[in-house]
Amino acid sequence: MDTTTTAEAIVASLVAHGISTLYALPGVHNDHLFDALFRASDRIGVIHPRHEQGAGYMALGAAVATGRPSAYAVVPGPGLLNTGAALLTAYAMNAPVLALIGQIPDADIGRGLGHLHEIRDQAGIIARLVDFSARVKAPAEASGLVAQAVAAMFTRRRGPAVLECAIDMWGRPGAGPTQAPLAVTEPPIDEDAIGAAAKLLGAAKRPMIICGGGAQAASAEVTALATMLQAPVLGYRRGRGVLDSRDPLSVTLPLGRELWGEADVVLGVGTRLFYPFQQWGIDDKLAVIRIDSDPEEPARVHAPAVALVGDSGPILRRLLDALPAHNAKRPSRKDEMLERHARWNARFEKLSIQRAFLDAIRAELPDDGILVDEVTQMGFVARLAFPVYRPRTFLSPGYQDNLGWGYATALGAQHARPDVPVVAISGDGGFMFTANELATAVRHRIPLVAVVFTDGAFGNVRRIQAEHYGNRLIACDLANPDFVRFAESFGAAAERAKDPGGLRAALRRGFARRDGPTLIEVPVGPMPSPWEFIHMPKVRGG
Ligand SMILES: Cc1ncc(C[n+]2csc(CCOP(=O)(O)OP(=O)(O)O)c2C)c(N)n1
Ligand SMILES: [Mg+2]
Repeated sequence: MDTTTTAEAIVASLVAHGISTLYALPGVHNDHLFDALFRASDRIGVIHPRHEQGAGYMALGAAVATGRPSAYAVVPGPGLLNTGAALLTAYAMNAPVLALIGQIPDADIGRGLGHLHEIRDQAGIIARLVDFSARVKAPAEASGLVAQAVAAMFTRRRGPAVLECAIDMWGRPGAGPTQAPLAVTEPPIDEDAIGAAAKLLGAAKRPMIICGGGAQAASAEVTALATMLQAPVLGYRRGRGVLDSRDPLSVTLPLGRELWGEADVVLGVGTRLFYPFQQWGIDDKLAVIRIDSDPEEPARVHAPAVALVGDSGPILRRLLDALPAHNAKRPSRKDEMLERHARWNARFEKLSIQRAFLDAIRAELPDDGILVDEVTQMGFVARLAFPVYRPRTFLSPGYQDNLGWGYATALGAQHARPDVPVVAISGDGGFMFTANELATAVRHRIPLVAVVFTDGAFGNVRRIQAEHYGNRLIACDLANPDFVRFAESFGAAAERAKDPGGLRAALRRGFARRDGPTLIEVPVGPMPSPWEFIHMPKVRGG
């Protein structure tokens, strides 16, 4: 008789998929799971946060910092909903996060009896949030469902997956052997499309490359292609770091818009091209080539000249093989690009308050250190102007732009990448969304450094009310704790930095401390608006 329980099978399957940590918060609905984790503690660790959103965000941070699958587990109903914003953000970021969600007793699902943590149509709610979800209906299905869920996370449009398991299913025996990971099959590369793309790019007078999150695993290929074409590369937010910011061909958002207006052929790699299509305009003088893992994405807004569907790395390698036969000789654009960078840098002088602090961070953060962005004055400018040197070292919350994601997500990134320093930048508004997880950082000795810029306000909202609503300020002032004493009361190291020089020194101390967290409070005043560099008028299509 097979005594392997559903819980044991799921834990063994996580391990088989290389998942060595479960970010999880317990309750009666997953007691069996936690017991199985206890017995497998030589193979898989548990990090327990202080609120379920912390579990979701930590799994998200681990996934985006590594590109590998990560997982979290919570109770149903309120536990699931408490992770809702993290799951939504994981979807928007195409992040491979597996959520294990509890359920009421199997036989009573859908009967509306009002069991502990019951929520109407939990499966229906989940199905709206992710592309792959399923419930474990028998122990023998458990291991296979984990394999299917993880494969789905890396198939077509990447993203999170959810498995539900009823309170009385976890402990049932008869789960059988562990299912090996499924091979993820990529669609065959369309050779005609490769040829068409190589011809278009090879003949282009003003080619340009735009990268999104789907290019993070193809940094070497994008770099080679950019050099071969002398094509500038725009990465904004999720595409930052694909091409090293120190390469003159690496361009910021406003310079990217300028170049979009001049381009004759644009290659979009793993990006929705949201800003170009929605704000900068498109016309038929520009040929757009798309590389995307989601077959529905390339034609969603504008019919592409060529669409290549699949993983960007292998497709770009084929393109690099095919291009030399068609590629026109182009002079180096280095001098031109340096001159254009200098012009935009001069305009960015307006943002010198934010930039001085960001320069201090860049000076102390090693090349492979990770910066986790937030929805703050400092974050907006970091997206525009913080130099990023390596892929997966600038984490930004995608189109959810979900205030408060930062601290807990950065904890997950730091936990999954203990080999590099991670710094989270937050405002006083966003930091307090997950400030409770300072306890998790202390309990699990996670050496994250958090920089909290305190202006006593939801500063971004405040400035909009001041500038556009006749200074009628409402719901934007904040009563803050003393952040240094607050962090110290958890047992974290903490200090206050008054200026960029002080921040540098504090960061040096924080990055050197590898056995626990650091908080650095930086009091600031109102900041200049970055929005003229982000929401810019049309440059094409009349
Ligand atoms: C989940 C969520 N709620 C609300 C907002 C709207 N919002 C954007 S910025 C902001 C204020 C941020 O304040 P703070 O974190 O202190 O940063 P600051 O602007 O002061 O630098 C708010 C409320 C959001 N982006 N996401
Ligand atoms: Mg603030």
